[in-house]
Order: sequence, then structure tokens, then C-alpha cells
Amino acid sequence: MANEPTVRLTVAQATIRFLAAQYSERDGERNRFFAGCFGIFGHGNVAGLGQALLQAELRDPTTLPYILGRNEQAMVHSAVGYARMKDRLQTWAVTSSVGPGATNMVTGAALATINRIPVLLLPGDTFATRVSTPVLQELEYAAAGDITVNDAFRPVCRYFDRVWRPEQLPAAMLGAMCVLTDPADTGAVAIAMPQDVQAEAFDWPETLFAERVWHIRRPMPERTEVQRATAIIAAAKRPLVVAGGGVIYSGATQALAQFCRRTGIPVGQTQAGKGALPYDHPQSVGAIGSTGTTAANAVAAKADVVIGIGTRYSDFTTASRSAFADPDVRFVNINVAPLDTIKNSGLPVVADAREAIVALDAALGDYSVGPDYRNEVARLAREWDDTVTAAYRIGDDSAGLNQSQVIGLVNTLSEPSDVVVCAAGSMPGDLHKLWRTRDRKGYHVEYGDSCMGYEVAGGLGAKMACPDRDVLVLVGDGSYLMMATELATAVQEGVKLIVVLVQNHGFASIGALSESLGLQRFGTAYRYRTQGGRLDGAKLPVDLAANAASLGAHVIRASTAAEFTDAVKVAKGNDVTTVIHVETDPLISAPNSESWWDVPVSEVSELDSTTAARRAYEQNKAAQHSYLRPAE
Ligand SMILES: Cc1ncc(C[n+]2csc(CCOP(=O)(O)OP(=O)(O)O)c2C)c(N)n1
Ligand SMILES: [Mg+2]
Repeated sequence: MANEPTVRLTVAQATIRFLAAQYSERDGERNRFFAGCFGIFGHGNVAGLGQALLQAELRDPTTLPYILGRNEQAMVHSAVGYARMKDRLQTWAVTSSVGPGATNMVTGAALATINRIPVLLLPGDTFATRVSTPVLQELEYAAAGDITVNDAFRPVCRYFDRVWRPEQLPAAMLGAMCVLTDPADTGAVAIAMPQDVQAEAFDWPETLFAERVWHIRRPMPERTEVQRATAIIAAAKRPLVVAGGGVIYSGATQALAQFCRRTGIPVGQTQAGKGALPYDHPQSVGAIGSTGTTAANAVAAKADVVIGIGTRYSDFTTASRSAFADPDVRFVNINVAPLDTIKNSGLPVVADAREAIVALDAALGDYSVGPDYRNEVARLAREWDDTVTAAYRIGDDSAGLNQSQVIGLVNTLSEPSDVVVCAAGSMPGDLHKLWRTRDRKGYHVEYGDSCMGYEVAGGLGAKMACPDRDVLVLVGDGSYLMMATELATAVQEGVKLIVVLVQNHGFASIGALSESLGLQRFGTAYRYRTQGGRLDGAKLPVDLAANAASLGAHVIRASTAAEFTDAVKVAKGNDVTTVIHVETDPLISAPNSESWWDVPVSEVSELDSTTAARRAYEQNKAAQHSYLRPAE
């Protein structure tokens, strides 16, 4: 390092300066990779990273803006919501103190990694020098002196490092960037920062802070893999595409729409892939799997070739390996992540979704499915669309609303480019089936981790990523109670959300699941404990509308379709975060998917309800496939 110009900065100052100089580039489009840094300060980061962020804000508040959040987990969700809307080309850093602030981020890290969304976590860590050990919130793990709570990040992150010494920072940061910008490998990255090291000064080579542009690659499919895939698809009579989130992140939706229109191959969509085609595209059969449409599931049941594009084939997508029922069904799997290409013994095509679709389209020449299949698909899609229309219909306007009607009203009152956000409860499944998606980024349901509490926080990130769209957060009472904290952050930042808070006094989703498993909705309703010792008393006097108002949101209570319609219109006209509180009946569910989800039922039981459910379970289990076959 002879004669290199250097600059003397603390490790924290160097970190922040480095982050501000990182860019991503894809198809010639260049973006600042970190839009900013969320944080909550404590003794583990206030003096180091806090000082560096203050210094950066005073110098130029636009370079790496700092946002004070309310809960560390929620801040990671906001970063995920943002990065997902930006097709993973931009994200946020999130910093926490040591101990509980850091471990609060572990759930957020898992969510990011499961959904393959880049986020950079900078948890504070206990002293590298250990001179003041044990410090406040230090774990003191008896069997190993170098373990801290931050080691909990290792299994849920794609890359983990701890900067014990300043000299390690450049490699840690470059390693982090390499993973964050790799479409196959991306997810959460955690760089733990011991609190003493953060404040330590070092002479850094100036080139560490030069602008770096990280090219987001589009791996081309191998010619052999395209040839093999083409041979399989060209022989298919009833092919089906399963479109996952990768189609959207890769910007492959147009290529997919053209490919399917030309070949007539129908497309079922996963939760992350909903939006890959607009709902009324002639080849769209809507949602697939356990929460799918009867159209997609009927097509899946008889498909001879399934072309998975950008999907990780979760159990909800495959209906726990029961959706594809042809005993000879073959899979062709296009994915940037090799792990996903070999699932269900598929023929792997390791490639960017857009590049692979274009290559396959060319290689397939004038291949097209037969007219009978085209007509059958169109008829099934029409039938499902009629089912949706019926579920949306408002009968007696003076009566209360059910959840399908709430979804219908939100859908019809929103603009095509508006974004619906959801994550857990009964709504993700209902949205998957019923939401008419009109824009590739219009549907944002976090269903990799399906984390209660993602909704408001993720919605905040989504809105920050696309300020020109209305973001409509649909959240159940259970999920709201888990983490509505970022309403206060939205108010603080002047970021407008529309939150539809569906009050049904507990877990409609797990209640229905419980009943189907013969468990009598045990422990799923928010009610008083009665003298008999059970949670079966009157509803609790919880007022979530008042709670939302207390956090600074504008709140509207709606009971009927007319009131709800007015409320959505007011909310859309408002420029402040607005919460619409609506009561629904948890016992009225959305139309059936005619599908299954594998949740094992007790093999022996004292309860007749459980014994009956076990018999049904065994029947369904018999329809499960292994999809195992030798590699080609
Ligand atoms: C953090 C977390 N804990 C537990 C679960 C399991 N779970 C899934 S849905 C659900 C209930 C959600 O209740 P609510 O938000 O009121 O929605 P509803 O089911 O009533 O539609 C639970 C407990 C989860 N997904 N996430
Ligand atoms: Mg509920």
C-alpha cells in the first residue's frame, strides 16, 4: 500500500461513506444501491454508526438519509418492502444496537433471505477488545468466548461477517455487496460491528470510497439446456407455466406475455409471481396451488409438462406436491438459483428468466398448444372469473361485509397501478385467489415467510419505493396487534399509507385450519377467559381504530359497503396515512381452491373431531407425489 493516498476515518464513518458510493446497474439503468439507512440507536451503535450518520446528514441529507424506525424487525421489513418494489436493484441498510435490538432483526433477516430480497443489516456488537466485558446486553456464552447474540444471524443470512479489526472492513463490505447484488444468492447480509471498533480511527485507502457500480447480471442459458428444454416442451400436449417472483424481478413479464400468447401455454402464478401476467391476459389462469384458482388447479392436475420460471416451488405452490397429478408429469425449471432448477426432478435451465424465455421462444419455432386445450383453458379461466365476480358482489348493502367483499371493493376502487400489500392471516390466500392484478408491481404479498407484522412496515417500504402509487395495506387484527408500530414512522416521514384493518377478533385463518384438522378452533379467538377456564367468553373490548388514531393516523370506521366505499375514496384523496377499520365475519370464507395443504393431523386422539380429520388427511396424503425420477 505504498504511497496510496489515505483518509483517516472511524470504521463507522468509513462504512457509511462506502455505502453511499455503491450503485447497481442492469440493462444500462443505474441506481444508488442504498436509498438510506433505517436505525434505532442504543449504546451499541449510537457513538459509532450514529456519529457517522449524523456527520453524513449534516454534510448532505440526501446522500444516505437516516430514518428512525420504531422496531428493528419492522425496519428490516420496510427495507424488504422497498427492495421488492425496486426489483431488488435498490435497498436500505438497517442498523441496531447490541443485544435485543440486534436479535429483533433476526426475524427480518430470515424473511429477507426466504424471499430472496437484499437487505444490509448492521447490528452493533459487544466489544472486540472485551476490556469492559460483560457489557450491558452481552450474552456471555460459557462454551465460547467469541460467540455473541449476532451469531444468530448466521443461518438466516446469505453472508455474515464481524469486523473485529478495521483492516477487515473492506473485505467485509465488498463481500456484502457481492452477495446483495447477486440475483441467485441475494438475501439478508449482516455485518456485525463491535461497538469499540465502530469508533476506532484508521487510515483508509481513498479508493475504498470511489463510486462502485455493481452489474446485476442476467445469466444466459446454456445452449444444451435450452435444447433439452425445447425437446420436452415441443412434445407437450398440456404444458403449464408456473410463474414465480423471479419473472417479476427479472423484468420478464412482457417476454412471458408474448411467449404464452404465441404458444398458448397457460400461466399459473405463485404469491410472489402474481402480477407476472395481468389477470385478464388470455393465457392467465390466475393463482396456483393451495390458495389457487379452480382454473389453475384443474390445468395443473392434468399438465404433462410444468415449466417453472423463477419459482422455488413452495408447498403452497405445489399444494404440497399434490397439484400436478399426471403420473408422468415432467418439470422444466428456469431459475438463476441452481437449487431451484433441480426441484421435482426438473430439467434445469440455470438462467435469468427473461433471457431464458426469449431463448426458448426462439428455439420452439412455431410450437403451439392445440385448439382444444386453448379453449379449455379459456373456459376454466372464465368460470373462475365469474366466481370472483360473485364473491365481490354486494347483496344487501345495509348488512356487514365479508372479507371477499372487502377485497372486491378495494380492488374495484383502486387504480390499476396501486399496490396491495399483505403477509399473514386469511387475507393472503383470499387475495391470491381473488385479487385482479392489473400491473406487474400491483400485488405485494409476502408469502415466503408470511410474517404477521410485515404488513404496515413492508407497506411503508413499498410506498417509499413508489411514491406515485397508492399503497393499500390489508391487515388482520392479529397481525396489526403484532406490529403496527411503523404507522408512527409513516406519520413522522409524511409517507401516506392506506391501511384496511380487518377486525374479526382473532385468527380466522388458523381458526379455519384448526377446524379442518379437527381442533375446534382452539385458542384462535380473542375472547375473555370464562369461569370454565376456557377462552370462550365475550369478545375483548379492544379498539384498534382508537389505537391507530393514537399513533397519528387518520381513522375511518366503516361497517357497510357504502361506508367502506366512501372511506376508500376519502383515503385516496387524503395526503396523510389513513386507516379504515372494518368488521368482518371470520366464518365466511372465500371460494374454495379445490386444493390441499399438508399439515399433519394427530395419528391417535381422544377427540372424534381429530379422528375424523385424520381419516381425511390420510386420503389427501395418498394423492401426494414424490416427483422423483432419475436425472436425464
Ligand atoms: C409472526 C407470526 N406468528 C404466527 C404466525 C402463524 N399465523 C398465521 S396467520 C395467523 C393469524 C393471523 O390473524 P389475523 O392477522 O387477525 O388474520 P386472520 O387470520 O384473522 O385473517 C397466525 C397466528 C405467523 N404467520 N407469523
Ligand atoms: Mg383476525
